[in-house]
Amino acid sequence: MRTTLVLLACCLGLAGGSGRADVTAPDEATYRATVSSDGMQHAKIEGGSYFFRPNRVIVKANIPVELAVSVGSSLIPHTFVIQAPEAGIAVDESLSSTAKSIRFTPTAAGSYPFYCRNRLLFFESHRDKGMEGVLVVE
Ligand SMILES: [Cu+2]
Repeated sequence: MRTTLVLLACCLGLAGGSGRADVTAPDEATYRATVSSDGMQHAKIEGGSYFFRPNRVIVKANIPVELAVSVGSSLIPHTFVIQAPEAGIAVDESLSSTAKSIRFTPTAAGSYPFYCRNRLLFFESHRDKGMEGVLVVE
């Protein structure tokens, strides 16, 4: 009887664990910027090997944006790139543990990827390893 109870508890535990939907789902963290008293939309993005968090930043068109982007201290250099000339955004900055202030004013709605363009010789790019996100302009 005691053994049966232990087995039952064990099975219930496993069922609970495998039922978690977030195990395989993509890791998405969204931040919606609001316009602050200085008239700008501020968002803070932190990066590392190999991610950006949040990886989905939502802003409004035609209002200046200031991103404060940093990476954790690491020997691996990282960058922050947004190439969206159609929306008036051209960013290509190297990052450090001190937050870098990146300013632009998006002029067109859309979804624009941001990513680290670094790559270690023959290996996958940091972007392929997950160091990317999306700037959503509404
Ligand atoms: Cu990188």
